[in-house]
Amino acid sequence: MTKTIFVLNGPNLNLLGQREPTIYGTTTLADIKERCIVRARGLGFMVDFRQTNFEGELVESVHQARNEACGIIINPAAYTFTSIALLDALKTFDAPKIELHISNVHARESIYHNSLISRVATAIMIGFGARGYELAIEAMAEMAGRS
Ligand code: CA2
Repeated sequence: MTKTIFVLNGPNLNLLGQREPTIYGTTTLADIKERCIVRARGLGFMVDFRQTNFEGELVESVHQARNEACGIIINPAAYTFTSIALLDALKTFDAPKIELHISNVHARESIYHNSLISRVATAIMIGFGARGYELAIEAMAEMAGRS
């Protein structure tokens, strides 16, 4: 079995740490990537960490994960609420998938309440800030180890 966890990030998350620190914190995506890699290594896993501003690229990463990943952690950002293409792609991925959001989307405006992705997620990590990524790696290592 592959020991690679795909960590996929959607639009605008490349700006983490540079804008809206009260909502998203001051940690950059590069910091998060490094922390994921270190935490996964400690648990015997590898991480393929990606960010894109393009919906089709996210879909293609999910397709690639079908052959190369034991699990997906995904922060689809705005595509969470709009992308049936991403929902359909994730349906084809049979291993565990964790939907992740840095902020507590349910405490925000109603446009952030109705995730399309949650219906196919194995589990959801919401509102733990940047730390959520490491927590999701731990949870994924446990789930992938089981399946
Ligand atoms: O809390 C999250 O992780 C979100 O997925 C972030 C998305 C938002 O649409 C979701 O509702 C919740 C937005 C990402 C925007 O990224 C920025 C990063 C830094 C500064 C400004 C925006």
